[in-house]
Amino acid sequence: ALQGGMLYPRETPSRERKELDGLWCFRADFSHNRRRGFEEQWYRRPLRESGPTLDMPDFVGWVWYEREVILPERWTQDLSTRVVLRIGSAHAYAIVWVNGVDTLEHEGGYLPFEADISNLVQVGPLSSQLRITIAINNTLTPTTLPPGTIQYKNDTSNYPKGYFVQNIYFDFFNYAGLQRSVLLYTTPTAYIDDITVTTGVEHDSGLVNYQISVKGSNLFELEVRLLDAENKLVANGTGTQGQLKVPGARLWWPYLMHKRPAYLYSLEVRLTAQTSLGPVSDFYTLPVGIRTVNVTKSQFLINGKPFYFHGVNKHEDADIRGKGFDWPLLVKDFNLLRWLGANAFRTSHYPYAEEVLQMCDRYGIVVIDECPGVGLALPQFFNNVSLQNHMRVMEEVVRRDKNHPAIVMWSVANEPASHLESAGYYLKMAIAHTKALDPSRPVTFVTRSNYAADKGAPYVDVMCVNSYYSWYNDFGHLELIQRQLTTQFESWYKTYQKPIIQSEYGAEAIVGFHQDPPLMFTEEYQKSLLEQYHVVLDQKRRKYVVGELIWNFADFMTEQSPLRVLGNKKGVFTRQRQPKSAAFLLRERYWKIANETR
Ligand code: BDP
Repeated sequence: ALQGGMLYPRETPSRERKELDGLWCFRADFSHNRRRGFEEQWYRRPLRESGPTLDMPDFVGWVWYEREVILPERWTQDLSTRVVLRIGSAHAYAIVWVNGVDTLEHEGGYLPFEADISNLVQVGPLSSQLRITIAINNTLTPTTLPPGTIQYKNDTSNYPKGYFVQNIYFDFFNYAGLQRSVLLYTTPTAYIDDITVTTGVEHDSGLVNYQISVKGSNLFELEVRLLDAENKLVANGTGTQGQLKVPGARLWWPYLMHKRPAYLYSLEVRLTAQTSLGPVSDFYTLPVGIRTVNVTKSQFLINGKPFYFHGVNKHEDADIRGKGFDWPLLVKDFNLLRWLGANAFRTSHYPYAEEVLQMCDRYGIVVIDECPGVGLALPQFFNNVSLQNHMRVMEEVVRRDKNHPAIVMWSVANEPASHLESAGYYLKMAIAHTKALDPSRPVTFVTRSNYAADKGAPYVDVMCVNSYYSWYNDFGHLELIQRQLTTQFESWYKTYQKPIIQSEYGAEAIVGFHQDPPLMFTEEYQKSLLEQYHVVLDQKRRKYVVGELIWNFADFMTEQSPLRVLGNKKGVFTRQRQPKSAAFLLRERYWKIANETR
């Protein structure tokens, strides 16, 4: 199991935070074996850059990042300060040196990792200068998540020079490197290491269960105060665990389901601890939404009321930025979600930046949080080493994201080869592990197998089914959709008796392409295809279909292939976030559904 918590680094009266955004030195290791950086120990002295204009979309191997930073003296001289280095996401394998000292390694992108570097920075005068070196390798192997394979092309008659490629089995560009902020933050040496909050409702009272772990001292006191949105104290407690009762609690409701959605309380935790250097205090404030999530045979309930997911699948993707976190992009996307009347999205196909989830908490956008379990396409990917790694990744996902009220379900995988016997066992274990980590939320994986063949379906709480009628088969035959989709829903429901979400459906449209009667790749075809799906969704949504998530919110970049024209064009918005015709159709539909269910 993982050591310690992964609280989001917030500034508080006892904690400081320093973002290391801005330009890093960058050097790709183009040497034949990609190991020159290690042989020459590039972490020992300042890096020589490989130049700012390097374009290397197909590069596989190690790249090196470096950043120098000056620390405030109080961080390096005050021994009761603990200094932590935190990397928001490094895809896919990272090694970190601080002043040339090997400090930290981590496997897997999209999730944060950190190290206490106090010992390295509190070494006497002049210790304020810090050089952080991060080597990152983007190689995906059969045991990484997502998995991949490396293929060597050295048959000299066809490939005189010989080369190798990274094969991936998912449909988005494998952007690598540092994708989120690297930052430094401080805590006292005795500190609040983790907080776990679950909530409930009893009559008209809200219940907030908390569990707090403290590190750096065995002699401490904890005070817990719950404040409402006006900063009024509504409940308080002490100790490492307890239950707070909030009479007349305002609940956290999804966007459009209530006139005041997304109500947030703040849980203020105050630690006073004895340490060998004397008493210290630490403070941390966690936003808390009081809500319940339950699943019945045919319904998804939030606060006891049937909830219908009308939303999107997204990607972290944009021009120039790739998967790099970007505030203006985030704000734009949220404006568009609200314009659409979307009340939910799935973090297809990896955990998104924490700032995204914080926005969801604040605006009431419901989230299905998916781990990077995508492209589990080959039998060789379902082995014990992969499974152990997958479980560790779920531990990291739950540890990071467990306190977000917006998250109502975990997804352990997207479209695994779930017809395989070995996949059945694998998914069973991954789901059981996730449920053990967090018994408060349902768990699913997203399938595109046939209902009769799916070996993982028995273990999910909610069926998430993808289908692409009239797109990947029966090209152009929009008239078949109603029949095929009806059969899909009825056979899944009859077999498993679980609520179903249409977790993907859609068609590509190249913006500005028009044709009547509609042909594939035109805006009219995309729109007509959605309309056909909607007829059936409307018949079933009052029964056991509990959601529809369009594929995709926006166009996004993929690998090159004859199936993709500058990326995947199934967005209802372009990659630049401009609407296609389908966006107006969805907008009308989502607002209509919202008004009916309000
Ligand atoms: C589904 C995948 C998604 C793809 C989509 C597509 O889950 O990642 O982008 O199909 O082909 O199979 O557009």
